[in-house]
Amino acid sequence: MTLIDYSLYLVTDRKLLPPGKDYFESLEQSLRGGVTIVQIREKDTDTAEFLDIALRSKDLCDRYKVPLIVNDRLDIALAVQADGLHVGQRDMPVSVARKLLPANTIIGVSCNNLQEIEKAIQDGADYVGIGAVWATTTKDLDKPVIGVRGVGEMLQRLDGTSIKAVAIGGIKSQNLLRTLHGSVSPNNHALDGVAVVSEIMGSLIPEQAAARLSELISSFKRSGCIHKALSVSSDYSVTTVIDGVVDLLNCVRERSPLIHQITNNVVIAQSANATIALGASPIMATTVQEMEDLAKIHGALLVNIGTLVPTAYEGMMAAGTFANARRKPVVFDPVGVGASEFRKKAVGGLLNTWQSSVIKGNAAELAALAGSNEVQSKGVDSVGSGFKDPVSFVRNVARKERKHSISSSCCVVVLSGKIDYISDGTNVAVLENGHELLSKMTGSGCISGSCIASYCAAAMSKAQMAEEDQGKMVIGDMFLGAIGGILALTISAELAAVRDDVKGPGTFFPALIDELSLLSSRIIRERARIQIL
Ligand code: 3NM
Ligand code: MG
Repeated sequence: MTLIDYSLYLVTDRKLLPPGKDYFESLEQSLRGGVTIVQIREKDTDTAEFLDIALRSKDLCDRYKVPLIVNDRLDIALAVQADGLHVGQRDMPVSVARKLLPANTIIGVSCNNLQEIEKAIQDGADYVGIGAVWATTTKDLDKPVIGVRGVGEMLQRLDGTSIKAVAIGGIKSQNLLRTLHGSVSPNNHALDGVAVVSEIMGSLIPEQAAARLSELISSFKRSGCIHKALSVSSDYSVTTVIDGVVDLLNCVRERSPLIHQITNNVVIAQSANATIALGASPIMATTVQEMEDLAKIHGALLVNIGTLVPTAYEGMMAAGTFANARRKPVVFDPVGVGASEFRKKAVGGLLNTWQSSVIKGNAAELAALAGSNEVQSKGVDSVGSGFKDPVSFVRNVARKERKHSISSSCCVVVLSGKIDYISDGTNVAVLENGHELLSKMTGSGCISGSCIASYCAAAMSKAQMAEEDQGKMVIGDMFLGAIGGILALTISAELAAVRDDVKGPGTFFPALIDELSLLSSRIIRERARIQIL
C-alpha cells in the first residue's frame, strides 16, 4: 500500500461554501493549497447525486495524487474505487466493511473515547478520527469535547499499534499549533494529522486557507514545538543543581525580569512584594485586553486560579496563549482545584488551551489534577499525610503533562508540602528546607509560585543568550527554575523564623520579605538540603 499522508485532511461540507462558490472549484483550490487527503462527506444527498459528486471529486484528487475517502457510504466508495471509507460509530462496523471492500482500502473510524479507540484497534481500523478536540458548530456534537489532553490519552492507547490518528473538530489556524503540540501521549505518540472542515470549505480563497494550515504544520515539524520553556533532559547532580540555582539567583538580580502574575485577591500584595524582594519586577495585570502586549515584555507568566471570576478566567486563557506563542515560561498554580467541580472544569480548560512550563500544587491539588483519590482536599488545603510514594507520583504527573512531541522534555511538576518534590518526568528533586511558620500565614504557596516564575524567567533569559551565541534553539531549564524558586522561599523562611524580632506568624511575614531580599549564593550553598533521585 502506498504511504498515506494524513497531515492535512480535508473533510468536505458543501453547506459551508461561501455564497456563489462552486464546490469543485473550492476542492481544486484546496488541493492546490496543499491538502494531503480528502474525505467526501454528504449527509443529505441522494445516491445519484452523491455518486456524481464522488466521481468528479475522485477525478480531481487523482490529478493531484491525493487519496479520496468516502464518508459512511460503502456502496459509493466501491462505485468510485475510492482509496478509503470513513465510518462513524453508528455506521457500518469496520470489520464488516473490511470484508466488503477491496484489499488495501483504507478504513477510518470516528472515536470520542477510550472504549471506541479500543474497539477500533480490535476491529483493525487503519486510522482513527479523534474528535471533537475543540467545540465546533459544523457538526451537531452529541458527545463531549475532548481537548488536547484527552486526545493525548487516546494516542497513548494507540502506542504500539500501526493505527494512524487525526484530530478533528474546531481546528483552525489559530489553534493548530496548540492542537499539534498538546495532543501527545507520555511516550511521544503524536498526531499524524489534523482534519479540517470549515476553515477550508468556508473560505472564499481555499487555496490560501489550506496553504496557511499546511505551512503551520510544516513549521511545527521543523521546530518540534511551539514552546521551549520546559526542562532540559540532562543528568543532574546536587552539585550541578546548586551551581545552577545560584547562577539563576544572580541572573534574577542582574536582569530583574518582569513577572506577569494573575493571582488571587488574597495574596496580590504579598506576591508582588516577595517578587521585588527576590530581585524581579512584578506586574499584577488581569485584563484580557492587555495580555498580548504584556507577553511581549514579560520574562515569565504566573497563573494562579485562586480568584476565578469570569473576567480573570478570560485573562488567564489569553495570557497563557500569548505567552506560549512567545515561548515564555508559564507557571501554573491550580489553587484548590479539588475543592469544586467548577475549578476542575476551569483548570481542564486552561490546560487544554495552553502549555504550562511548571505546574505547582499541594498534594490535594495534584491528586485532583491527576484524577487520584489518594489525597483529599479541604477547601484549598490537603487533608492527611499525603502520597504513599510521592516520588513516583510527581514523576508520573510530569510525564502525563509533558506534551512535547519531539524533544523528550516534560512539564515540570512541583508537589509542595513539608518536603517538596519536583520532577521533570525523569529526575526528582527532594527538598527538605522550610519552616512551619510558612503554613501559619496565608499565601505561602502562592508566593512560591512567584519565586518559581522569577527563577524560570532567569532560566529562559539564560537560554536566550545561549541561543544568540550558538545560533540554535536552546531550551530554558525549568527544572532548575522550579528548584530555585522553592529553595529561595524555604531557606528564607528558615532564616526569618529564627530572627530575634520574630514572635509568631504576624512578625514572620515582614522578616520573610527581608530574608528574600538578603538571600545570597553563600546562603543557598550553606543551607540547601536537597537530594536528586
Ligand atoms: N466530525 P470543523 S467534528 C465532521 O467529532 C466532524 O467526529 C467530528 O468541522 C467529530 O473543522 C466534525 O469546521 C466537524 O470544526 C469539524
Ligand atoms: Mg456517519
